[in-house]
Amino acid sequence: MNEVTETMMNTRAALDDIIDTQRYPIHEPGTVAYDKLVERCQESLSDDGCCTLPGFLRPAAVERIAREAELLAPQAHRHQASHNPYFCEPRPELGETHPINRFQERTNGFVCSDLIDADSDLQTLYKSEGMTRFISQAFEIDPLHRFADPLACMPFNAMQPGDSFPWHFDTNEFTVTWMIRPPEHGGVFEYVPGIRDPEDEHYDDVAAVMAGHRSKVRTLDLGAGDMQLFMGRYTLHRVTQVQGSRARHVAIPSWARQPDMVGTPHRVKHLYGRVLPVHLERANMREDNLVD
Ligand SMILES: O=C(O)CCC(=O)C(=O)O
Ligand SMILES: [Fe+2]
Repeated sequence: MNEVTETMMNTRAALDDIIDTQRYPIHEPGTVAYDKLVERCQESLSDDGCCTLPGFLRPAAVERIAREAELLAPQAHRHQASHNPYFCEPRPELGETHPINRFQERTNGFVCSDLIDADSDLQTLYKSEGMTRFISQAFEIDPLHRFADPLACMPFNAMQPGDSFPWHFDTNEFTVTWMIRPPEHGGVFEYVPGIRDPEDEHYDDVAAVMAGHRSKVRTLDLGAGDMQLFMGRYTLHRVTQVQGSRARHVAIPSWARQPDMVGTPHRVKHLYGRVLPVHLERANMREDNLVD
């Protein structure tokens, strides 16, 4: 057996151990089952802006990942911020009911990707070529690359009881999550698909949702091991307040169209609590110029 074949077989065995490959044969491109799965994801993303693959991770893998998350959670960088759905500055001339002027509190903790063990299930999954190929086909974006940002490429989002993530649109075009541990209560993902498009912000519709109109709001109660794909830039979404005694742990693996994507020093410092030389070099900056 040559080295390349051996590596492929090892990766395949490792993926089999992590993913329920019977239901989700992401390692078998070109088969009817694979094509059906991709088609199902594409349809769901196009109709609903969102696609859930329940039980994507095997229960034993979820247990291992959950243990790792539990151990790492104390190292999460906690941050609190008040933001509008667009993460932009307010514009008082638009009036206080305009969504650009509707600020809500977010409290959250992120465990940076570089703290997650290189041999862990999560890293094996994220680094596998099969995963990137599958995500690329599901979102119909080719080529697609893993984030080159060592802190932000696959962080854990650790939301404590009381934390919430208010209504927003992601800056990334799309988002993928792996639910590792749902909370006891609350922490529900709510979304309004297709409310925004590249030509029109539909501010009135966004304002209506923020004012409490629920007719277009859909909810998703994700279970441990579920994978979720959604069109975060055009889907207004939020995570309701986490309640009960335990935290909500979600892994957020990230891909981008650009091969060398890293965050800006200010954003990385704000979300993750530190920056690395790569962030500063890209921005041609020195760390002492960074104000938190
Ligand atoms: O935690 C989640 O389920 C989604 C988080 C989210 O909206 C985001 O990271 O932008
Ligand atoms: Fe989001």
